[in-house]
Amino acid sequence: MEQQLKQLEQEALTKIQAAANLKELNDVRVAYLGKKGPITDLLKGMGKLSPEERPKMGALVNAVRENVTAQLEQRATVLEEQAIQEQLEKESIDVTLPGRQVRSGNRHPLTRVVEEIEDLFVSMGYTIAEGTEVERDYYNFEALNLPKGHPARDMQDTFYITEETLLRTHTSPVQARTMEAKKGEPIRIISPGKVFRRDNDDATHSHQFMQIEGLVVGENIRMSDLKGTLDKLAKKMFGEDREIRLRPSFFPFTEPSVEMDISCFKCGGSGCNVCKQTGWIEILGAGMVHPNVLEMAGYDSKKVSGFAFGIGAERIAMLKYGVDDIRHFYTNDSRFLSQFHRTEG
Ligand code: 2NL
Repeated sequence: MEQQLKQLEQEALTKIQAAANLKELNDVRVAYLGKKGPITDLLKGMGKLSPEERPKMGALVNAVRENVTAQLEQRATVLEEQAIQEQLEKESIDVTLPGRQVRSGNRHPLTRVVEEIEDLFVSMGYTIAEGTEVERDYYNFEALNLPKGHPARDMQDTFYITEETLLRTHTSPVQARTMEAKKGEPIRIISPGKVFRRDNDDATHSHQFMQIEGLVVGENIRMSDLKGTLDKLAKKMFGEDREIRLRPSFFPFTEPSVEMDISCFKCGGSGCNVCKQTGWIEILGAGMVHPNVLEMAGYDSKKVSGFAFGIGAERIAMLKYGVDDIRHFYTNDSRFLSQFHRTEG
């Protein structure tokens, strides 16, 4: 029996060394150490031995089993290493291959316009003020000299949420709240943001659009300050050779009120399709803050004055980039949006 065992051990060790891969090695393990293998058989047959022989044989069988197991493990380590090596050689990476192009995103054209205007005003010492899209009736209308019953706050033009709350129709409530909070101190802010008006959407109208308002309040703020500021804006957005023109207008929250035109950037003033043969393009509305608006916010309208303006970002973007339909800004068509890769400031 001892003889038989030694022979089995030799056989097993030879086959372990001969195993060419992990699968063959596992086959050897099953063949010699498995439940149906010869070593298990020998252990089963120990019952036939005499009580003196049994412990001796038991120890021998265990020693053989341990040796075979240890050799199996050693060989497995070698074969595993070999398998990894082969895999690595097969899968070698060609680092000289060209990389995959990653398409980078770009700013939305409206964001670009808003950021350009923000940059200009921040450079002139303004702060950017933001507010909520749902506003109180008081700040959207009342505080802006639009008392109840005024035609401009008609239900037709406004999304009401309750009697007292609505989707803001302009960003002026941000300015009204700032004036109230500043308690008579000077102000220089712009407030960009979404505004909402009941409107039937078409190529030039949208019930939601982006507005940028500006407000300056302090001692001796004059119409000439407004004009100089708007001139800077026109030149920054449409070119240094732009001229501006102010025409009388009306807004309930400013007095006097004006509308600003720029000299046509396409024809330079001689008349073309962009300026509808007039040489001028309407850009924004503005004016001197109405004394009632100053007083309601706690300012002494005899001591301080202010100017304000309101710009529609879509209109600026449409003119600047030659967009013929306002709905392009909201439909997320990548054929449209991918045309606005930022190339300059
Ligand atoms: C336009 C015209 C304008 C204002 C907005 C304003 C705000 C305060 C006081 C006075 Cl708190 N005025 N804002 C003034 C004039 C015109 O917007 O056509 N916007 C698209």
